[in-house]
Amino acid sequence: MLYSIRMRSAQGGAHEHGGHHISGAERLITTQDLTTITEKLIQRALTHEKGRADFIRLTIEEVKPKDIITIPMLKMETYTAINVSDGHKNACEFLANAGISKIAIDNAMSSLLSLQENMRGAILIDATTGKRLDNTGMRGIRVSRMDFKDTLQAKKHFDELGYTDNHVQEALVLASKVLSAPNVVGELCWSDDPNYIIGYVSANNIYHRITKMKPLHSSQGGRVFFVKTPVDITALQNYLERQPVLVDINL
Ligand code: WAQ
Ligand code: MG
Ligand code: MG
Ligand code: MG
Repeated sequence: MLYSIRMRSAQGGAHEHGGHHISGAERLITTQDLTTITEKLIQRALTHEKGRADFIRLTIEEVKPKDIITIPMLKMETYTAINVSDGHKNACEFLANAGISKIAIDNAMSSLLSLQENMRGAILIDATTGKRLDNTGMRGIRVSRMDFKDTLQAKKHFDELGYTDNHVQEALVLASKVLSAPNVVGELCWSDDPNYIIGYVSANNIYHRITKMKPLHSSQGGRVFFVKTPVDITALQNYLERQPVLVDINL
């Protein structure tokens, strides 16, 4: 049996009461791992580089095996950027190569660059018109109920490649799930963690890791998912938030 475990944390009270988002996490794990992972997620919220959370919400729910789907992991390619503007320029090219319009790419970039406050979820943007499609405001759409199919195997795989930081592993799981959604054709992301400047674009089945997407010490970060219309937004949101997905690194 697997459990979905979700954590979100904030400072200055709960998110819905104006607290600032500190960090979140979502895993899909066995009963056996539940207590150790829970402890790790609480520690993450209490010792985060953005500050100590004074609000932590943990949600743990059983997931039925018959509801789970398995998907392949995106292939990773790294682009070594000279500076942030070179990183952004290449990010825009990777997105354009997936058929995403200039206006949609420009709107996505300026949405992330104008954020005054961290969202805890992502913005959905129409890949053609560039209009925002979700109505979740500053909350955004939080993708959850996903993990590696075999956590130990994935950890060993990434350790061998030297990717020991969990940002990359969590991002690959999320990006693989997001791009697996029928109407999603691309994603743009960089972290809101002040010391983490690497970001990515996923498109055309590739996770393009881009080594500089923001200046060091900036806490401006976020995510945009590019959506092909027409789309049933409720069905898409339901897939992203609720469909249990395991990512198989061997597929
Ligand atoms: N669903 C939707 N949006 C999310 C989620 C989620 N589960 N988790 C985070 N976000 C959004 C939210 O707006 C955050 O403020 C923002 O993304 C950044 O989240 O080395 O670690 O977890 O290859 O800080 C990418 C590069 C790291 C990794 C991204 O983002 C690499 C990262 P963070
Ligand atoms: Mg994260
Ligand atoms: Mg897709
Ligand atoms: Mg973060």
